[in-house]
Amino acid sequence: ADAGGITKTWIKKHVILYTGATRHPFTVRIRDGSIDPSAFKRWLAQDYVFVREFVPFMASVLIKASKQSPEDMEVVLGGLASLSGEIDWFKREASKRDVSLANLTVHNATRNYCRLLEKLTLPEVEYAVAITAFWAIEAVYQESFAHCLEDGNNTPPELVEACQRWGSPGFREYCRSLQQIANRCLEKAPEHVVAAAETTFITILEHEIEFWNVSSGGT
Ligand code: HMH
Repeated sequence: ADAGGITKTWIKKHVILYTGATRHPFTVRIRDGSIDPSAFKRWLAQDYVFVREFVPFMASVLIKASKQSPEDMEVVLGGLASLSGEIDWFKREASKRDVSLANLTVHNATRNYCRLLEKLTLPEVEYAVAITAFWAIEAVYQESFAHCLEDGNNTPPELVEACQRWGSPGFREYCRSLQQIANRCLEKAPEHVVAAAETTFITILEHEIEFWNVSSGGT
């Protein structure tokens, strides 16, 4: 099989969509220093909503992983454990930047993405599909924010910490582990499950793009 596995072939096959999600104007503007502070604040509030919905999704993947392999379970548990600190971070950042998390407007793209997560949380969703979704969600952030820290960046100093949450080498390793788990599951999965996972991968990318659009755009 391909060294990068099935997921790598999907990235190549859907490269326009993948690049749309991982090199979105919102994160490209963080990298080049032209980001509007209000856009960042908008992202912060909407991502707080997303991350809260991400917790039950991750928990559902944890249950599925625990039935498959102890090693998988530990990788997912690591992700779940770090979400507690992540929620605290969002609260701290929000208060630092005078963003209210109490009465915020949930945008349509955020609501739609949360609904997708809810659907993917159901027990009948195959582990291979759920872990592929999980990997894709984390990988988009990893690639997007790592780019903001790569050579030649002009990322505003006050945003570097945010970029490091998802752009750090540790987060990259975690995403690689998720990708390897997804590849292994997909290799063993029946054709219809692989097809469902590919569709889910595409759907995640579309939702990530819509989500970034809210942060960069008006309203
Ligand atoms: C929308 N996608 C979105 N938010 C996040 N925090 C991540 C991915 C990564 O955890």
